[in-house]
Parts: sequence; structure tokens; C-alpha cells
Amino acid sequence: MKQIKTQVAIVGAGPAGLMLSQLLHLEGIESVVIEDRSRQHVEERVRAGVLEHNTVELMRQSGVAARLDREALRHDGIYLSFSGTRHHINMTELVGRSITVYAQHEVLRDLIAVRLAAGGQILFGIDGLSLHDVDTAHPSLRFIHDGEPCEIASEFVAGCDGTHGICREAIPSGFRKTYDRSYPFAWLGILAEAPPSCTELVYTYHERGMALFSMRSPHITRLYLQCAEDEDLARWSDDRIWDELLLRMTTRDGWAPSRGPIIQRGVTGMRSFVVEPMQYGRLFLAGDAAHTVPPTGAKGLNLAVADVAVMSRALTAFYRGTGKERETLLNRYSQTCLKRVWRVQRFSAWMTLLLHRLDGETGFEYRRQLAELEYLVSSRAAMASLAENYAGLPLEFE
Ligand code: FAS
Ligand code: PHB
Repeated sequence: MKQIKTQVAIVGAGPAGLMLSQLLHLEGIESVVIEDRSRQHVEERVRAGVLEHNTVELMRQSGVAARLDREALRHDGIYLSFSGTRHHINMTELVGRSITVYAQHEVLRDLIAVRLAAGGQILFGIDGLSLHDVDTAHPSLRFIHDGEPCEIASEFVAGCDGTHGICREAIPSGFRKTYDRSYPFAWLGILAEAPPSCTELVYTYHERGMALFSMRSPHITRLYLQCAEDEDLARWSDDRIWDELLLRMTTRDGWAPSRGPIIQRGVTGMRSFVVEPMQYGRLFLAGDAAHTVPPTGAKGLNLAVADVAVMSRALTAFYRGTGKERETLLNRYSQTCLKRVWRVQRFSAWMTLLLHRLDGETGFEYRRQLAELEYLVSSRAAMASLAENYAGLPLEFE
């Protein structure tokens, strides 16, 4: 059995796990990241695309924003489009904060490069993971890597293994409580080689369902449309996808996304999920391992990064501190994170129920959603509330 010793063993090389490893490294705290997929898979998996103000600031402070600062797209606002008209929500003007469009897999590519360049340990392609003694001061992980049985002996385990990970299950069922809500629809998402025909994101509410115009670069557009929960992608030809997108998104002033070859497609389910607490003994959960939000508010990645900002601050206080108080922030980790988690859950559910058609809903619901959108784009107070949540609420560490 290959033995590895470290201070913090991190499960998962997603935004949570890799950002945590970098933040700890900058505080002189050792960590090892283990990941069951290959490096190539992690660096090419198409997911998020919108970064909050806080996330970008944290990436700059932790020295992983060089390429982002060269290549990312900074947006001052977003558009809400309904009844054939786009309405601009200028977040920079309303709350002094903007968002940045930079693909999640590019963030991971940058984090992996910086970690490995600094001698960081990331074990890709591990298998058969099991967690041991997480309720003691000496937790350990066992797994197979390159065909060899391995054990990591550590002082803490960070469960950053996402929605389908196993770390959450290491919290005894009697000790944890879950909150779950699923939505009777999904998103059919595409990447297209087409120059974005609008400089910022456009969320469209249409009687046929939601549609979202986003982008990745001056050459690549990212688009989503509301579809059935169990939608069969094989039933969607490229033409059908484009026809439906243009039908929902074209506005009276003639604006529409420009067509182009579709280079990637997928269907994403919509779920709101929270597990409490987010810690058990020396096991600390972060990101999708502890909570999932529907992508309508573009919050998943940003919430994962906010969790590990709190966790690294708490671990640093532990390793730097003396006496009982050195555990204060650690003992409050779950409580501190859950305050933000529920605020973001509220916002993501609200955006989702605002912009999606619900099957079998009465005409009343449709008119109520339109009235809410009308109110939103005509009230500075309502726009400012959306803006502060979308651009990202300030980080809190206690
Ligand atoms: P992740 O799921 O990213 O990472 C967990 C890692 O753990 C994975 O690499 C996984 O392979 C690994 N793992 C799992 N089990 C393991 C095991 N047993 N052993 C070892 N490793 C294991 N969020 C936004 O903020 N903005 C958006 O625009 C947005 N768009 C999205 C679009 C789509 C299509 C999807 C699916 C999600 C989107 N999200 C968005 C949400 C998404 O970005 C997640 O919130 C984010 O990836 C969460 O990061 P992590 O918690 O690090 O989990
Ligand atoms: C994306 O660009 O992939 C994206 C943007 C906004 C969302 C979700 C996804 O709400």
C-alpha cells in the first residue's frame, strides 16, 4: 500500500477542490487532490461560464487570473427579454459590480497548471475511493491509483466531489438533513461556432419556454432552451434546435442569435438541493457535494468557490492559532456557509420560477410571470436586487 501523508486530503478536482488546494498552498498548508476522471476530461468538460465579481477577485488574489485577465469577457449587465423586447439590467451602474464570462473548464485548466507548476499533487484517474475515521483527528482515504492501492493519512478531508460524489454519504444519515426540490423541465444546451450577436447575456421568457443566450468568446456562442425533464437529444436536429431558439428569442427590433455549426450539445437537469450540516468531525463539504442550484442564476461554480474561501480561512486559523479558539472558525464553517447557500438557493429558485413555463399552468401564471418581469424592468429597486444577487453578494467569513 502506497502511503501518502498530508494536512488536507481533497476529494475532487472541480472548482471547489482545486481552488481550495491553491488557497491552502498560499497559506503554507499542504494538500493532495484526488480525482476519479482523467486530466483531459476535467479540462474539457463543458459546464459553467459566468463568474461573479468575488470569484474573479479571489482568482486574482490567489495568482490564477493571468489568462482570465487576457481572454475573459467582462459584462456590465444582462438582458431580460419578454414580449418581443430586450430590457437591459446594468449591474455596474446599479450595484458597482460586474460579471465575467470565462468557461469553467478554462478556470480548471489554469488552476491545474498553477498547482502543478508549484509542485502541487493532483492524482487523476483514481478508483475505488473509501473514507475512514473522519470523526477522528486522523482521517484517511483509501483508493487505487495507477493500479496500486494507496492510502492518504491526513488531518482533514475536504469533500469537493460534486453532486454525484461519495463524501456526503460519510456523514451518518442520522446526523444529516437534506432539502430537495426538482423542476419539471431541463435545459438543452449547445455550443455553436457563431459570433455572439449581442455583447451580453440575454435571458428570454417566452410562452414556448425559457431560452438563454450566452457566449464563450468572440467566436463561440453558448445557448440553452427549456425542454422536457426527460428530453431525448436524438430527437433534436441542428435545424430544429436553431428554429426553436430563433422562435423564442427573436425580438421585435430584429435581434436574434446568429446561427452557426453546433459543436457541443447536452441536456442539464434542474435541481435545488442542500445537505446540512456541511461538516462532520474532520470532514468538510464544499460546492456541489453539499448543495446544487439550477443554473438559471449562474451560481453553482461561484458558490463552490465561496465555500472554499471560508474553509481555507478556517483551516488557516486552525494551523496558525493556538488553544481552543483556533477551532472557532472551523466549528462555525457549516453555519457560515449555509447563510450564503440559502440566499443563493432563494435567488436561483426565484430566477428559475420567473423565467420558465410550468406545464399545465393556467393563463394566470403566465400573466403573473409577465407582470413580475414588467415590474422588474420598471423598478430601480427590483433591478438593484436582481443585480446584487446576480453579480454576487459580498463574501462573509463569519
Ligand atoms: P464539480 O462537480 O465541478 O467537481 C467535482 C469533481 O469531483 C469532479 O471532477 C468529479 O469527477 C470528482 N469526483 C466525483 N466523485 C469522485 C470520487 N468518488 N473520487 C474522486 N473524484 C470524484 N454554475 C455557475 O456558477 N455558472 C454557470 O453558468 C453554470 N452553468 C452550468 C451548466 C451546466 C451544464 C452544469 C452541469 C452546471 C453548471 N453550473 C454553473 C454549475 C457547476 O458549475 C457546478 O456548480 C460546479 O461545477 C460545482 O463545482 P464543484 O463543487 O467543484 O463540483
Ligand atoms: C453559461 O454561459 O453557460 C451560462 C450562463 C448563465 C447561466 C447558466 C449558464 O445562467
